[in-house]
Amino acid sequence: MRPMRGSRFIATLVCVLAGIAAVGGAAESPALRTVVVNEVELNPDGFDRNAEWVELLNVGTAAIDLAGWSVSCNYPADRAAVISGQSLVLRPGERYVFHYVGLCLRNDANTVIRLLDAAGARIDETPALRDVLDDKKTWQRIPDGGDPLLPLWLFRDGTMNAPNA
Ligand SMILES: [Ca+2]
Ligand SMILES: [Ca+2]
Repeated sequence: MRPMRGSRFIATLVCVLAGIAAVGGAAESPALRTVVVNEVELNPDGFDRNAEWVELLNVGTAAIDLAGWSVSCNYPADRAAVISGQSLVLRPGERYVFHYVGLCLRNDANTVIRLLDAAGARIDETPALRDVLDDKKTWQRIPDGGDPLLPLWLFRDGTMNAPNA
């Protein structure tokens, strides 16, 4: 391969970086951010059955009705759990903790939690998460609600239904 000249190299680099930004920003575009998966407890202290949960947060500027929305449930196979069959309005800044029924989340795999609207469109998605510690630590967006330009998830002491810190 012939070495690239300076300007061509820069043009290629710009294209590559733009592509990375587009891929990385697909679920994080500030204009699209409405409700996010803000915190995930894959492996709660003690038995996991009926004790796994996800915290959702409305980071947008409008109230959102979660009726018919669903979140990933990958144990024993990939499927989705409906959050609410009835109207469940989340106002801007409000959070809602969804408790899974039964066992729904794998602890030792790369578990991705997707939030889907009533039409099945992807609203948000976490990175691949893993939690083999049987304790009260959870995966959380830091800062609370996440920074759309610098998505950061940390494994910290759980803050269910309260701001991540
Ligand atoms: Ca556990
Ligand atoms: Ca929290």
